[in-house]
Amino acid sequence: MKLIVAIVNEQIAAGLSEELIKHGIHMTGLISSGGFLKKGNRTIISGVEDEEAQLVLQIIKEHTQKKKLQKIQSDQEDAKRIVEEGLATVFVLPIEHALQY
Ligand code: 2BA
Repeated sequence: MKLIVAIVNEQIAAGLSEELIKHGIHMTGLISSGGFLKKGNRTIISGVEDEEAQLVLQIIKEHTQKKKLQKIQSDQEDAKRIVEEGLATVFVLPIEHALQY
């Protein structure tokens, strides 16, 4: 199994949880903030089987690119700012044990 930790720009994050859930991905969303800019972002954690990990990464990547494009088309300044703030930083970790009590 893999643990995917995705730190997503708040302006990009809207709709991403729904997209993951639609594909049957179990996830938890946390409200977080970046250490450098101190701005709000969203951290999504998802424990998935190895073969699902690529799907999760693909959904995050496609969602991020789609939202970035929408921002570019609607508001140039906004798009520039969110690119500077960062769009999505994703870590993929191996899970040793997954337990539920
Ligand atoms: P922040 O720490 O608020 O960083 C926001 C953006 O500011 C970063 O975008 C980067 O472009 C810039 N930045 C960060 N630290 C900097 C520094 N010491 N000097 C100059 N510029 C700096 P991203 O790198 O895309 O990161 C976006 C957000 O993702 C971060 O927000 C943080 O919440 C998270 N993040 C990024 N890398 C991380 C890591 N290695 N571990 C944990 N969280 C991370």
